[in-house]
Amino acid sequence: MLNRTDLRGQVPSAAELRATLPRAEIDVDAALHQVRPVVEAVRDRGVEAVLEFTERFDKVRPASVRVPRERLATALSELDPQVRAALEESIARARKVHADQRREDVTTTVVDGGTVTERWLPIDRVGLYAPGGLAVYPSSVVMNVVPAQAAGVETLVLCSPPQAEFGGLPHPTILAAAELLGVEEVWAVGGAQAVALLTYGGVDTDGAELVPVALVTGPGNIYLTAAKRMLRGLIGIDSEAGPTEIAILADETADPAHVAADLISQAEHDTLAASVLVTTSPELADAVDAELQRRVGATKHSERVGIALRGKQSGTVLVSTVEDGIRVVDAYAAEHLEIQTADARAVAARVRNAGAIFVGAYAPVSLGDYCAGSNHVLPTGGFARHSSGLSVQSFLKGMHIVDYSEQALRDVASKVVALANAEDLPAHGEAVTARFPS
Ligand code: HSO
Ligand code: ZN
Repeated sequence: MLNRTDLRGQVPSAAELRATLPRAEIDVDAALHQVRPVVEAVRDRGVEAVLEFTERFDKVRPASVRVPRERLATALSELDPQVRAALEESIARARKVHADQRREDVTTTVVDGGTVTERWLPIDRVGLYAPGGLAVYPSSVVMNVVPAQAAGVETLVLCSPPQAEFGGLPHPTILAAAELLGVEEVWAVGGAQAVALLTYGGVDTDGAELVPVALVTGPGNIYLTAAKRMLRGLIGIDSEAGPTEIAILADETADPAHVAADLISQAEHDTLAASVLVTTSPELADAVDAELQRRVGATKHSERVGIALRGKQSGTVLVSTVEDGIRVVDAYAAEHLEIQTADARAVAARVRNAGAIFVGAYAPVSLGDYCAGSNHVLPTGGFARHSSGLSVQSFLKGMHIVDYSEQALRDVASKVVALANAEDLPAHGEAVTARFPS
């Protein structure tokens, strides 16, 4: 069922591997020309333009874009109690993990009388995006809000597209999750319009104001990603999110039923989602294929899953050894990597590139999607080679504080002058010597 690549007996270089391995081609730049007029209209005409695009793209025109506070409380009171309990568990576990990520300020005494402190400050206003679309993700509200709150961000503005079937409000579970988390400011706006409104601000039909934010995080479709790419600089963004990916490194000890179920779980997100099995065992690969045949037809979103699994971004890669498998998954740099091998912990310890690693038989990716305590906003498209998932750190910025005494500056003055002269910037040196006339 999955396309097969046979790398047994040959170990290509990381660069060659990256060219060979299955991966979706997402051309964000191609979406830029569609997104640009939307962003410019919202910049120039604010909420009026937002409402026009909302009508066109979301097929609904809300009375106001800002969601009234009482709607959040109502959504929570109407939430299925089991879903509420599950969200509370998810929030509690994520808060526990993210509370431990908080960085301490560090002061280094460089010389007697000369210190440099690195001080970490929360970004003051942050916009968080929760997609609508094929699925509704209250869990992503949790994953964005929890680290921002743990970082001490003062104001969180949540945007999520309005839904025609809910009278122009975002999906009620999104509103309920916001209420559970204590997020008060929610705006019913999606896609590129949302990023533009968060960047430039705007005044709602009833006079409520969206004050521009400094950072926008959260996953979305290609138009949202294109808008983030376009506005980056005016705002900070998290890593650009592409379709979700699962890679599984497995040997003959893995259970094919588990492997197949996990591959299907992430294929359920999107026809472009990637499910990649890297294995030393052709027998396991065959057994997983057989399991997939059986399970795909039976799963609720079988059409979407089937397209994703057959797509060029998904497949099985056969390798000779687990060692080679590690090289393959390192080159691929998956958003999610499961290790289902003998001594999975030791294998996981040697992997260098992955958004998150799920170790052994009892850590499926869906645990991390909802209830592990880890964050599920993770780098896709190979970005795990250079980027991290969302964490408290994503919502902090570091500031250096330089504090030198007269003597400490005097002691290093000649060095500053020498470097300034070497760069032909003598006024830099004079700024130091001016303090020490002889
Ligand atoms: N696997 C997705 C997150 C998610 N799954 C949300 C279910 N809901 C990207 O990490
Ligand atoms: Zn998922």
